[in-house]
Amino acid sequence: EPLGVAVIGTGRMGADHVRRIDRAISGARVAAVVDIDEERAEAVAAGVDGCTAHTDAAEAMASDAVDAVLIASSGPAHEEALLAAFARDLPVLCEKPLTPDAASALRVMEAEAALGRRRVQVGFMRRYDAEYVRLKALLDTGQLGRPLMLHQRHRNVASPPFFTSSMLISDSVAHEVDVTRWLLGHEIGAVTVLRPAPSSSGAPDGLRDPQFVVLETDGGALSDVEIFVNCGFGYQVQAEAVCERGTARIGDGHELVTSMAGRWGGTITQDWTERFAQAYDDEVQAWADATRRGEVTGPSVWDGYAAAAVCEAGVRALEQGGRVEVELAERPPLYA
Ligand code: ISE
Repeated sequence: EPLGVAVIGTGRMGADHVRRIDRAISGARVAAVVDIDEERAEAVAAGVDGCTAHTDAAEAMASDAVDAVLIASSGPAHEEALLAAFARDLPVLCEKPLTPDAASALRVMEAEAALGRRRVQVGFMRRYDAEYVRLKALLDTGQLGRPLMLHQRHRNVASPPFFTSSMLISDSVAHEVDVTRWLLGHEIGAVTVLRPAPSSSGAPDGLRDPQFVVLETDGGALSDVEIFVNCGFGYQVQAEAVCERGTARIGDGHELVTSMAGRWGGTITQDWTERFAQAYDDEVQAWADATRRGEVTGPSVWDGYAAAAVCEAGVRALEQGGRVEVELAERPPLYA
C-alpha cells in the first residue's frame, strides 16, 4: 500500500511536490490536495488519479485515505496545519520556514514534544543535495581541520511581488542559517546585517536588496551570506568552507563547460526547483521511506525553531542595525 499523502497548499512548491509524489518518487501517492483557492485545488486534483480536493486542511486530514501530510502552504499558515496533523498523529513533511517567527515555532515544538515523539521533518532540502552532502562529509572527516569561516552566496533571478526586505532573511537566508548549523554542528549566537545601497535594477522600490549577513556561532566560527534576490541573471547558491588546513567550495555549477568560437562557459540554473530538483526528490523519497518504516528522520522541529529564532534576530538586526544576539529556548530532550 503506498503512503497516502495530503498536500496542503498547491502554489509553486505544493504543485511541484504533487508532481514529484505522483511521478518521481516511489511508495507514496497524492491522496488529497488542499488550497484556500478551491478552483486551484480542483485543477491540481484532477490531474492525479484518486485524489480529492479540499479547502480545509483538517477535513482532508480526516480522510481514511490520508496517512501523512506535506505542508507547502505559505509560512504563516503552517502552525495551524501542523497542530491539525498532531491532533491526528499524522507524520508531516513541512516546507521551510517551519513558521515565520520564533514564538510560533516554539509553540509547535512544545506541541510536538508533548506527543513524546517526533512527527515532523522540516523541508531544508539542501541537506539532501549531493554537493552539500559531499561538503559535509569532507568537513566531518577532519582532514581540513576545524572550519573557521563559511562564505555563502545566495542569488535569485527576481523576487516575487509579495517579497519584503525582512523576507530576504526569513525566507531566503533561512537556508544558510540551517546550512551553517548543520555543516558546523554549532548554534548561531548573534547576527549582524549590513546593507549596501539597494540595486536599482529589477528590485521593487524600497526593497533592501542585496544584504550582507554575518552569523556568529557558539563554536567561534563566522558565516557570511550575500543575499541578492533580484540579481537578474540566474539562481546561484554557493558555499565555501575555510578551514585550518584548506578550503572546500560547492555551487560553482561547472558540470558542463563548453568551449566555442573563442569563448568558454556554461549555463546558470534559473530557480530552486531546477537547481535543487534532485535534492527535493531525495528529500521527499527519504521522508516517505522513513514514514513507511514508522520513523522520522531529517531536519527536526528543533532545527526549524532554531532557524526561526536566528532569522528573527536577523530581521531585528536589519531594522535597527548593529549586532543582535539570538535567544534560544532550552533544547528539549526529544531533539537531543
Ligand atoms: C524560497 O522560498 C526558497 O526557499 C528558495 O530556495 C530561495 O532561494 C528563495 O530565496 C526563497 O524565497
